[in-house]
Amino acid sequence: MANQISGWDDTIVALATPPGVGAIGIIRLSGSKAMDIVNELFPSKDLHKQKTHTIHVGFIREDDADIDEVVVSLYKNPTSYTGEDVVEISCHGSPFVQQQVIQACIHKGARLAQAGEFTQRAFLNGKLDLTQAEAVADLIASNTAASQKTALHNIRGGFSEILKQLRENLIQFSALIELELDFSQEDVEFADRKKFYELIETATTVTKNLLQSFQLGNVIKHGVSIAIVGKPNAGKSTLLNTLLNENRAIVSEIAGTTRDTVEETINIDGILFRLIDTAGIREHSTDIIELIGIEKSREKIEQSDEVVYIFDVNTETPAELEAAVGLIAEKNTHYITVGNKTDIMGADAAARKFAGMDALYISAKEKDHIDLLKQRLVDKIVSGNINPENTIITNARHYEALQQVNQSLTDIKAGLDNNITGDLLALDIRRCLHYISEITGDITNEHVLDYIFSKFCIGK
Ligand SMILES: Nc1nc2c(ncn2[C@@H]2O[C@H](COP(=O)(O)OP(=O)(O)OP(=O)(O)O)[C@@H](O)[C@H]2O)c(=O)[nH]1
Ligand SMILES: [Mg+2]
Repeated sequence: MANQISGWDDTIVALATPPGVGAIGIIRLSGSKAMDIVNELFPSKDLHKQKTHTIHVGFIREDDADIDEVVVSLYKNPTSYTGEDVVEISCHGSPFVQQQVIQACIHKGARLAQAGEFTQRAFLNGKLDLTQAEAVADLIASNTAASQKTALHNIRGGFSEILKQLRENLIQFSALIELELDFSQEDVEFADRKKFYELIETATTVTKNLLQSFQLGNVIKHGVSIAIVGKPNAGKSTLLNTLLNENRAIVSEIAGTTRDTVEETINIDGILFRLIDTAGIREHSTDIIELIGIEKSREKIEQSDEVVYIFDVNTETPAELEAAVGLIAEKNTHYITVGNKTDIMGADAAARKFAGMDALYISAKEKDHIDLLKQRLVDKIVSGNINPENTIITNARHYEALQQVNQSLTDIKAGLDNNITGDLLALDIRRCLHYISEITGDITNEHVLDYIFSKFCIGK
């Protein structure tokens, strides 16, 4: 199946490892001439006589001069990443040596690969569908355990499998409906409407679950923003420092210390949290700079995924707390209330003072109950564990197409309810299939492909 796409008889080459000095650097070639090109540069053995999936030690030599001692790995088509002949040259990790090896390959007829071109060929040769190819990019970009798990699940075809099942069911039914249309005079029904209705219900449930998972998918891919807000001196900056385990924000006993917002990320249980320390919320301030800071913190309350309202249990009154929580709830329904400085009055006394309020009591300075707060944050975001067996949508392109799938399923259901004719039903089914195929890349246009693969790195 390799090399069937026109204009694809060229062989591409690129450095597959990051540029710079390292222990080794891997240069990858893919295309019909990959074996020929490397063979010409590798006098030690005739690579054409070697089996696929074997490795060979020897020198890369051009114009009677040795460039490097390398290990050559052979992957003959079709059992390679791209589906074409692939050769990987592991050479020593000097950028100078690597460039010489790449140049030598170009002299023998290879062309420098563009970003994502290896994966694009894998997709066009049917080695991966589009969701799997996109998951490859996600895995490379993953920076937490959760994003790694979801990407791996999708590379293995977790999402594709669900879509394939949906597609097959719809195709089967659409075939029956179209058959009915051929016999329209005879008023027969090949397609069992009740069974079809069940099928559409199942498809709707599957689609809705996928759509719902996108919120979590976003969190996994981009992290969660948490605004830490509260009155001046409540301990916002201290909490940020304690969570980060370093002195990032300035802490002082002077109210109004933090003027601008400070942002830092931490990884809790495989999820990336972007903590935002804000200026204290004070209703009456005369200092204009502080006023602007406060305005910013109001903005942050609205924009962040989660708000931590922190208050000093010793100085805040229950009435003040209630008023502050009310203010925040107006702007963002996702918030946690945290009573700070329990080292002074004691956690039990604080709980009694604010009885009936749903708050967590900590001491940011003494690092008391910080783990509880972290746990609460993770639980609120994930609500249950991230299960690598579940398919989680992390890609906006998939989300948009799934919304269309969902809409067409709703239309099909409405059509069945209203007993619409087979030809109209067939039209809705085809529309639904179209959007599913758009996700997997069975139907796609060049611009979408170029866009997706341009976000890859060179050599992948
Ligand atoms: N005893 C005690 N003091 C604390 C605790 N957390 C913070 N403080 C003290 O409270 C004062 C204010 O802390 P900050 O972290 O600067 O408070 P902030 O909310 O960032 O204040 P602004 O930036 O001015 O709005 C400092 O003197 C801290 O050492 C705590 O858990 N216990
Ligand atoms: Mg501060």
